[in-house]
Amino acid sequence: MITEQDIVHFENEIAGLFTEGRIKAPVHLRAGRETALIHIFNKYAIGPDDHVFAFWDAHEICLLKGVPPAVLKQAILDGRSIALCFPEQHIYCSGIVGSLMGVATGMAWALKRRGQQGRVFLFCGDMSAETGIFHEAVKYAVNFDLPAVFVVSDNALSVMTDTRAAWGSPDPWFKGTRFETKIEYFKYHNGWPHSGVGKLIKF
Ligand SMILES: Cc1ncc(C[n+]2csc(CCOP(=O)(O)OP(=O)(O)O)c2C)c(N)n1
Repeated sequence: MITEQDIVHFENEIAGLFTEGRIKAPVHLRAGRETALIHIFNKYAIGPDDHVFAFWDAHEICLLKGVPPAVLKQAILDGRSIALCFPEQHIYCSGIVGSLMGVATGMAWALKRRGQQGRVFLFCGDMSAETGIFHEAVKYAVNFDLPAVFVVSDNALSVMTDTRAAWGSPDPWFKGTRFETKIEYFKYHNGWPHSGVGKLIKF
C-alpha cells in the first residue's frame, strides 16, 4: 500500500535526480495532493481492472495504480515522465492538454458495451477541466451513464496563469450542475513549480 510519505519521498528523489542533471527531459513534480489522491483511490477501490488516463504530472497516480517505484523511476530516467504509459497497469498518459478526454470516454463506452469489468478514471488539472473536450466528454459520459470518473486536481494555476481569473468565476464550471455526478474535485497547493524544480538545470 502506497502512503503519503512514499509519494513525497519518491517525488523528492526525482527532484534530486533532475537537479543533478540525470533526467534529460521535462518532469512535473507535485506535492500537496497525496492525501486527496489516496482518498480517491480508496473511495473507488481503484484496482487492476480499472483504466487510468492522466497527463504530464502522473508520478503519484502511477504509484497508486500499482507501478513499482523502481519501474516508474526508470521510465522517468528514460525521459518519459511527461507521457508515462504502462499498459500492464492500464495507465495511459499524454503531455498534450485535452488529448485524452475523448479517448477515456471511448474506453468507458467500450467497457460498458462489451459488459467488461473495469472503469475509467481520468485525472486532470483545473485548466484542463475548462477545455471544450472536457465538457463534451463529461456530458457524454453522464448522458450514457458510462463507467467513468473525471478527477480534477485544482491548483488554481495553468502553468503560471490564474485559472479563475482567466475564466471569470471563483468556481469550476461544473459546480452545482448534474455533471458533478461523474466528477471528483479537490483543491490543493502545489509545493513544486508547474514543471522542473524552480531553477535552471544545465545538462
Ligand atoms: C495542447 C497544449 N497546449 C499547451 C500546453 C502547455 N501546457 C502544459 S500544462 C498546461 C497547463 C494545464 O493546466 P492544468 O490543467 O490546470 O494542469 P496543472 O496545473 O495541474 O498541471 C499547459 C498550458 C500543452 N501541454 N498542450
